[in-house]
Amino acid sequence: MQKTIFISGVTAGFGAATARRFIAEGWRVVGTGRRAERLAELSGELGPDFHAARFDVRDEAAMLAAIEALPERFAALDVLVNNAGMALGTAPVPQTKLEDWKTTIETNVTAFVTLTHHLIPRLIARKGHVVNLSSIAATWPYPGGNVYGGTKAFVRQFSLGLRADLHGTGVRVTSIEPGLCESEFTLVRTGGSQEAYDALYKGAHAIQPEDIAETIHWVASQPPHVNVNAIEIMPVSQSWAPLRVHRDT
Ligand code: 8X3
Repeated sequence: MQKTIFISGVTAGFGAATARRFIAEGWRVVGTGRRAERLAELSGELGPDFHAARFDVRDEAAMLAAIEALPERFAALDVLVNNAGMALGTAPVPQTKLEDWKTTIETNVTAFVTLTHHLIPRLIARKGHVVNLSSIAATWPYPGGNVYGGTKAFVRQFSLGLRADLHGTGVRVTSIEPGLCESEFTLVRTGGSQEAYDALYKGAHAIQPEDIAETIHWVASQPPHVNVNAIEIMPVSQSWAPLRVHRDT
């Protein structure tokens, strides 16, 4: 039986790579995004098993309308990938912009739980799987991570709590926690600076979106009795810095 996966934030990075991966595996894919042109391009590329649902995840009314409008063959969901998320800037406190913090929380926390809340009955009905994109920043703090890291810790902890609440339903929940990955995420974080993007990735052999798509496919392909709770993934080139001691403060 052909299965259906719902992926938020499908117009770039992990989302686009995951859509391609699952289409190649014969799944039906619902992909959400704000950018009509990118969605149209993906529709052309991925064909009739791809359904584009255009909305901003922060707009609950548009989200609900798009869910209600799902064509019948895309309406029963086996997997939800909560991929839509972002970081704005890497400035440390107190140079951070409060507006950036609020936008990050609205996207990574409020929109994330809103979409999950609206789709969870469909996943329960199919003994489905919720795959949430967290980050290494959930566990490993670094300067400038501040609210972004906090939101990703929320994603991780909410994933575990969701599992506890869904006990006995057969629904699986996984938190995927990537480190340095090369994707448009970084262009958003750097305010569109190609120079900063190039400097970050130069010689770093960062994880690629296809690596994360492979991981998502792997967790979703486990037998129904196996739940992968969390996976933390870094490029080999990335590891932890020493703890710092500031003298005479
Ligand atoms: C972002 C991970 O390592 O680029 O989620 O800060 S890292």
